[in-house]
Amino acid sequence: MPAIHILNGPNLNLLGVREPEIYGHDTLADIEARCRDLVAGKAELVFAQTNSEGALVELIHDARAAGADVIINAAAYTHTSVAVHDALKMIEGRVIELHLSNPHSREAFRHTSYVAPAATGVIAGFGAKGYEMAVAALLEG
Ligand code: CA2
Repeated sequence: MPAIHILNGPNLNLLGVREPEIYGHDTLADIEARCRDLVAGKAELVFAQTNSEGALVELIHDARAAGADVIINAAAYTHTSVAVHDALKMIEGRVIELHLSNPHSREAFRHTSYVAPAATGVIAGFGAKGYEMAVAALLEG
C-alpha cells in the first residue's frame, strides 16, 4: 500500500485557536481526521506536527525511509531552512508544498521558499481544504 506522510511545522499546533481570519477555524486534529477519511483503505497515513527544525528533518528522513509521498506545511521553516530543503531533496516520492494562506500575497519575507525547489507541486491559499486537495492529488496518482 502507498504511504503518505503529512508533516507540519512550527505553531501549526495552535491552528483554530489564534488568527482565524488568516488560518481559519479548523484545528490540526480536524484536518487530520478529514485526511484519514480520504485515505482510508487506499494509503498508509502518517500525520505529524513539530515545533522543532531538527525534529522536522527527522520526520522527513522517516518519510524517505518509508518510501512515502510527502505533503509538507513547513510553516516558518519554509522561509528559512536549508536543512529542511536538503532533507526534502532526498525524498524519492512526490513532495507537495502546502500552505493554508498564500504566502505570496503576504509580507515579502514569506515570498522565498526553501521547500519549493524540492517540491513536485505547491498548493497555497485554500485554507484547510488544501490538505484534502493535496491528498486527492496524490491518490489520483
Ligand atoms: O499559510 C501557511 O500555511 C503558512 O505555512 C503558515 C505559517 C507561516 O509562517 C507561513 O508563511 C505560511 C505560520 C503558521 C503559524 O500557525 C499559526 C496557527 C495558529 C495561529 C497563529 C499561527
